[in-house]
Amino acid sequence: MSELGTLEDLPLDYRQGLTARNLVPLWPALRAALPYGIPSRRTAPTLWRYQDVRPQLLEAGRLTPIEKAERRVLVLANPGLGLENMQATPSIYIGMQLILPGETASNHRHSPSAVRFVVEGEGGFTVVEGEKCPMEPGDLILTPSGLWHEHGHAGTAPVVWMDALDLPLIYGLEASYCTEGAPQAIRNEPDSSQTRYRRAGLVPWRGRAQAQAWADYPLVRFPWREAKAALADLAGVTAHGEAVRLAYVNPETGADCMPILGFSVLQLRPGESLRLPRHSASSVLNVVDGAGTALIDGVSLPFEQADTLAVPTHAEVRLENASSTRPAHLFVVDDAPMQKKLGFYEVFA
Ligand code: GTQ
Repeated sequence: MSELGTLEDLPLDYRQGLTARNLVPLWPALRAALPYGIPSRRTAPTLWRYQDVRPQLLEAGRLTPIEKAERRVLVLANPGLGLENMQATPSIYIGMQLILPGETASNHRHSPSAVRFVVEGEGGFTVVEGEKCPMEPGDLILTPSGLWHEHGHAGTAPVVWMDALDLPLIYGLEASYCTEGAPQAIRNEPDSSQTRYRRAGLVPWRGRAQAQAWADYPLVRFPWREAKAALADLAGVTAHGEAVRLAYVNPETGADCMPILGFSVLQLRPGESLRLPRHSASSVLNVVDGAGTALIDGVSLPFEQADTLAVPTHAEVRLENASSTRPAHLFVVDDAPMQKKLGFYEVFA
């Protein structure tokens, strides 16, 4: 490998001539753009403690009425990427949203796709294309690109959830925009997770006749009650050293449930220490329950319930359950679906 020429190797008048013509020489920047072996990453392994986030969010609830916020959200910004860029990782936006009893977050739709993962509180709901989805702690609710969604709260205590959006990507592509709408008419209760898609392997017969055509997003609510029970049963048949982990998929096709971001949930069994497969995707972890330590590229981050962690692309990750008697559960967001579609997703040994 030979040393590449630098900018300073070039005569000043030549460089000025290039600049005046909107031209840039590649070779001084080539190694930064295409480093050998592993991408250069600015994303810092980062922990946001819910203990720190929650009081700030409740203070926002006192300071800013919902009408002045549209969405009352504190964004979890990765310091390595610049706080103003609102990126937890290069592709993943994470916000913590607070809704107080009686409030509504008005109906809209936008080009970025979003999901909600409920952290705290009872009585919240999101209406997605007329389908009213209750929000209980640990529930995953999808609001894919272009679908109408609004939030409400019929309970008595604050409700908090984590928003995960592919906003950094869509914004970076100069393709991010939003449309306001009138409140939706609710067309069915209960939601499809309680009616049409009750069990893995069983889907409505009418959906088969039209296969793909009938809906891109047949299921938009994945209740925690079901995920937790499925993980408990999976744990019983999973060898130690193997991950107890479930992916959230489209029940009609088995594909990732959203096009860009992927979602999964894992259980750390009591006393378990688990190395995640190193892969090319970046990710964000949210602690559903339990406590432990995450070792991310050599950075040790102790986590508790409702904490959030950012994992850079290509990172080494080890997760350790601090309890020898209780399991811990972590919800995972990553950009593997996008990387797979673009043809560069890799899993390393
Ligand atoms: O709840 O629709 O965190 O539109 C950012 C943008 C939440 C939402 C966010 C949004 C929403």
